Amino acid sequence: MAEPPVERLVSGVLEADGEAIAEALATVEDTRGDTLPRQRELLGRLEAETPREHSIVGLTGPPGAGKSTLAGALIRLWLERGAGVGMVAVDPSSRHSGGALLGDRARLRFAAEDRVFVRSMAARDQLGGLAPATRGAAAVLRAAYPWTIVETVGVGQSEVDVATLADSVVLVLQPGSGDTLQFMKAGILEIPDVLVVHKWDLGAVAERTRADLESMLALQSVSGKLDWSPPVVGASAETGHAVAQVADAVEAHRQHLEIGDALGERRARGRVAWAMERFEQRYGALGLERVGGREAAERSVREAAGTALDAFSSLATRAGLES
Ligand SMILES: Nc1nc2c(ncn2[C@@H]2O[C@H](COP(=O)(O)OP(=O)(O)OP(=O)(O)O)[C@@H](O)[C@H]2O)c(=O)[nH]1
Ligand SMILES: [Mg+2]
Repeated sequence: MAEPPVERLVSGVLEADGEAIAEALATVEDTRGDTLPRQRELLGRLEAETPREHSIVGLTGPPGAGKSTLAGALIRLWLERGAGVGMVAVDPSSRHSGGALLGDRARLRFAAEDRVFVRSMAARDQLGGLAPATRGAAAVLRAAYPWTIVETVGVGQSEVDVATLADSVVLVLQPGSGDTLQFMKAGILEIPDVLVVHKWDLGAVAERTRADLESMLALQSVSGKLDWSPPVVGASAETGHAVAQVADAVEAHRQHLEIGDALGERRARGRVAWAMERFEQRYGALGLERVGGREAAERSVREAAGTALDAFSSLATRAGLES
């Protein structure tokens, strides 16, 4: 079947047309080399037309904390508030075919007329992190909807990665699991913009977890956060308790990013991370060596014009690796 012209995909995605979104996702998810020109064209046109206020929210945290359930509740809330929502659920590949996805399908079920599009994909490895196609998929969905949620699992790398993709990061914690201490040790508590002690319906154990978390946050330095102190919300997607507060906190953080050019800086860092990730996935350490090392590569990516894929392409050309 002939591919629809990029022009038509772009207008379809901007109107949040399901078929156009599906086709655009298939285009950006194909990370082999020969489709790069089409991807670059699509992404370039989409980014040029994406309303600046459209935002990506990272929803991350340990397995089973209730991220998908909370995502479902947030999506319903934003739909009620009149905003369409896109979602990318990144699952560790080890569990991709198992019950987790089936469960997600139930948690993330919506009426056909709802303005929502959910995409599931397998992560690179079972430690979490993003899938190679996550950033492209999120960019497509952001063009279509005011909110795009990206769910990643793990304690560690996925939080770090999702922070370079999202405008706001929500860390979802499981009460009484001891994860908080682990996050603290790993320096992960510096990443989230909003913290959720989830399953608030569990009662005392949840309240204890919130108290622990708050005292740890008081201890840690808030450097790099400007004047934003991440709120801690006790919420339960199952009872609906404080889901609106989670959404409000995300919206407040999004507003906060308008101070100075925090938003622009954050997105610029994300663009560099995306181009570098693509380059390293494709050309590895040898590729980096050919462009004079990581720092030189990052500099060149920052200076290159266009989207992350344009920057990737120009870096590859510089390395004499492809055009
Ligand atoms: N008590 C309680 N349980 C919840 C709540 N939200 C979700 N759960 C349960 O927690 C379990 C995990 O929920 P998920 O939403 O799949 O959690 P997740 O973090 O997306 O899990 P993974 O993607 O597998 O890491 C399920 O059994 C849910 O029913 C809540 O608010 N309260
Ligand atoms: Mg999940």
